[in-house]
Amino acid sequence: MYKTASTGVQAERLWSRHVQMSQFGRICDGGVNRQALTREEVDARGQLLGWARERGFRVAVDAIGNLFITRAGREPNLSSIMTGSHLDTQPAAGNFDGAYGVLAGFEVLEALSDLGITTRRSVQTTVWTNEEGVRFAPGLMGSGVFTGSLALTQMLQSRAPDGVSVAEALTGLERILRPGDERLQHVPAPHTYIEAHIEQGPVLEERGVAVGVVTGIQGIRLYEVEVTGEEGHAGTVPVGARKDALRAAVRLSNSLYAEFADPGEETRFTIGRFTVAPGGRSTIPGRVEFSIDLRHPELSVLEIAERKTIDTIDECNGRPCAASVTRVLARKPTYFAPHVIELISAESRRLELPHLHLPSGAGHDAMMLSDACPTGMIFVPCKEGISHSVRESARKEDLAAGARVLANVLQKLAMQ
Ligand code: HGY
Ligand code: MN
Ligand code: MN
Repeated sequence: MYKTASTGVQAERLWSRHVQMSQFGRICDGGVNRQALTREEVDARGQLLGWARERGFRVAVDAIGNLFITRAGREPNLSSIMTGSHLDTQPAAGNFDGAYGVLAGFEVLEALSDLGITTRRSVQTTVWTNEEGVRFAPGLMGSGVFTGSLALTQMLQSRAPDGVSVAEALTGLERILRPGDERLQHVPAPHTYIEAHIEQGPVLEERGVAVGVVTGIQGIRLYEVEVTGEEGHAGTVPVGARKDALRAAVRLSNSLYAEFADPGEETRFTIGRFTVAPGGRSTIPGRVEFSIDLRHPELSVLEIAERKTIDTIDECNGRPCAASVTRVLARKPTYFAPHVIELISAESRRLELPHLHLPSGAGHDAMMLSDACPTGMIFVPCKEGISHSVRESARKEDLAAGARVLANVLQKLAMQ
């Protein structure tokens, strides 16, 4: 008799795992701050590995710290079916962005085991390192190294503001690894990758639709801007003789905001981090660094936006401070595999779950995986579309519905 994996998905178990995960890096109002490879994030990974070991799933880690939890298939030499997401978060985040994709994937592995289903291919749930890119730049680091678009040696040298490198932070994983765990230099590309995630937008909730079948992801470019002036005494240096890096950076950022001001414009321009050094109240700022996050669904528009950004920074350079920009990530728009989109739609239909096709405004590890194999994503509704906020919220039954679709999709693929 053919058992359907979705029947093994337990809404209550999936929910309680989210509640348990939310204890790691807990801040106010039920929110979390669980930045990549901090004690809190490593502990969250350790919790997941604890659950994996209880179930007898295999654990592996690669050189950038991606964790792979594998439920072996009948033919372990075949490429695996992979799902997953990230456990790191933004500084003031909720409990679902990232964690849902990991926990829904783990729920599927458990459901398969509970039902005694043997799949042909192995099924893996992956925790990607540093998806959010808060502590270390750039984000999508683990999945980018895995698929080869980011260089391992360079990523290991990326440093947090406190000077800790990724290589140093990765040693923290030793605490949660066991001698029997595999340490892999090279992990083979999966047969197919499917990621579940909260929508992070309002469409599904507004339309009362349970499942979003994601068609693709808009392009992203990330930059770091550096403005260098000259430090000096706030009370003595005449205004005309100053090289105030903050003043120059404020003028520059206002020019950039003006450049992208059209409210009808689909371009998303964000400065999310702005640091002023040395930070003395009576010292003229000598150095400012700020980030730029630039997104658009069309590559040609994104390229024009990049040109405008660079030109604006060039114009500011030397007037009177030095201004330079470094691009730290460039991803063209992603289009998911049509047959994967169709499979997710078909399995949603079979479960009689209302579903619709939609693109993703947020970036995901699936963007990177689409370089390596056919890829797709399943979205579930979240409250008012809010994320990257402690106000992020999602409903137990919606999380379970998405996990049921994921279960049947992974099962179908794992039987191929
Ligand atoms: O930046 C993003 O879109 C993702 O949330 N990391
Ligand atoms: Mn996020
Ligand atoms: Mn995410």
